[in-house]
Amino acid sequence: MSSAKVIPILYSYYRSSCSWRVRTALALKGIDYEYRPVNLVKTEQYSEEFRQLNPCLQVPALVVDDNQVLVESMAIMEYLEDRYPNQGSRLLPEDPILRAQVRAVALTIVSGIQPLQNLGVMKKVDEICSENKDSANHGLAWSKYWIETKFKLLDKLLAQTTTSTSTSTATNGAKYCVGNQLTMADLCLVPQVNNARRFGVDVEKFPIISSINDYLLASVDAIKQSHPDRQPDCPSK
Ligand SMILES: N[C@@H](CCC(=O)N[C@@H](CS)C(=O)NCC(=O)O)C(=O)O
Repeated sequence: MSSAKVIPILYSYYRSSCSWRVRTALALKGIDYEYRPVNLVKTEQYSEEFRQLNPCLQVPALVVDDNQVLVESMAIMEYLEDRYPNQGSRLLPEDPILRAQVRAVALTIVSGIQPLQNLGVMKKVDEICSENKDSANHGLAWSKYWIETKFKLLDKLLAQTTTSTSTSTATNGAKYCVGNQLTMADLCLVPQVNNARRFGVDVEKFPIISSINDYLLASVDAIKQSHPDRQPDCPSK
């Protein structure tokens, strides 16, 4: 029987700031790992092999015990903190207020700043502006394009994280984004689907997203009560 130690595999690109976050977290925790480069400039993130690994087509991705693939740098850092709480440095403070502040600063960067200067995003700005020189609707075309592009990938990611309740290939009948429980992910999904519709995206093209959204809107009271149409500042009220 082989006693070789299995170490995590990090799919990374040297210049990727998102991968760097995870490389630092691994170093702080003192975790050995195998480095597998994905050359983003040579578009290796779109290869069939990588597509299977991360349906979102981005680095970093970390493969851990039992070949579980973890994606999204924040999720990976939180995993490392949860899995190795007492190894190396702590990545989150104990105090709940301080934890929230750490996550607020991190998310401001991770979701508010970095996505706007991503490679694929910059290419699309060049394309939309050169194709529609006279259009007054660059912003609308831009938002619709990105929601559709990312929903296609999110639907694939959800195929891995949801629990299917259907044998149909058109929908997996999922009720929640992850497993059998309402989580923060569902609380993020429903408002994003609402935005998608406002930008003219045909959400039915994304069967798992639609399935979850329909279920949650129909059955979770907290989501119904907090719907935009039921708020005191909604103009149609
Ligand atoms: N929110 C993701 C973003 C990942 C991301 O944007 N990765 C970039 C490198 S830093 C990437 O793979 N870009 C490839 C592309 O745009 O095609 C995370 O934090 O992990």
